[in-house]
Amino acid sequence: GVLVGQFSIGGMTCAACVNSVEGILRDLPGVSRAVVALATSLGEVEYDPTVISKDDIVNAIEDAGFEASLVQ
Ligand code: 9UX
Repeated sequence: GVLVGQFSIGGMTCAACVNSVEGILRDLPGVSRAVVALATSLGEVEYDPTVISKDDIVNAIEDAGFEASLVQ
């Protein structure tokens, strides 16, 4: 089944950053839903843990030039 991970995302300063991070997340194999909020710097990602890990998701955000850490 799918899990939901919450990630703290640093370095987003405008709405286009949010769209960019959401696009990156939604393009990842195993990710079925991604919602990112600028005001809270939080991203909620629904993913299949048999396809992608939380660390993979953190790394994908960081590869795009943002900071990311796992909240839960
Ligand atoms: Mo906005 Mo974000 O002009 O990487 S797109 S700051």
